[in-house]
Amino acid sequence: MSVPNQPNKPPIGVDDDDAGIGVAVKSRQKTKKPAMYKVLLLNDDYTPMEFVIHVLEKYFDKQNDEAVRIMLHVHQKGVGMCGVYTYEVAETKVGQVMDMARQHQHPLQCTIEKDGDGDD
Ligand code: TYC
Repeated sequence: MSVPNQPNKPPIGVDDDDAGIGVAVKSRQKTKKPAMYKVLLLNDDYTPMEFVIHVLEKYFDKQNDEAVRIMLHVHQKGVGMCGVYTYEVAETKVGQVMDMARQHQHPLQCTIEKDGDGDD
C-alpha cells in the first residue's frame, strides 16, 4: 500500500532544500595520514632511574637531558610519553623496552595509546 504524500512536502525521496545535493567538493586530502600512537612509560618503585634514562636514549633517540626530564616526569607523575609513532613502530618499541627490562629483571612497564588528533 502506498503512503500518500503530505501536502506542501516534496514526494518521498525528493529533497527540496539544497542540503547534501549539488557538486561534490573534495575537501579531504587524498593521502590519509596514518593513525598515530603514543608510547607511554609507567612508573614503578624498583626500576633504577639510570636504566630508564638508558632506555629512553637507546630506543627513543633522546639526548641525555631530555631522557632525564622524561624519567623524572614519569617518576613524579606516574606516567609519561616517550614519543608518537605509527602503530607498527610503537609496538616494536614497546617490545624492545619490555624485552630489555625483562632481561635485567626490572618491572618497567611500557604501553601504547592511540593519539587522538580529532582526525578519525
Ligand atoms: N621510580 C623509580 C625509582 O625511584 C624510577 C622510575 C622512573 C621507574 C620511571 C620507572 O618509568 C619509570 N627508582
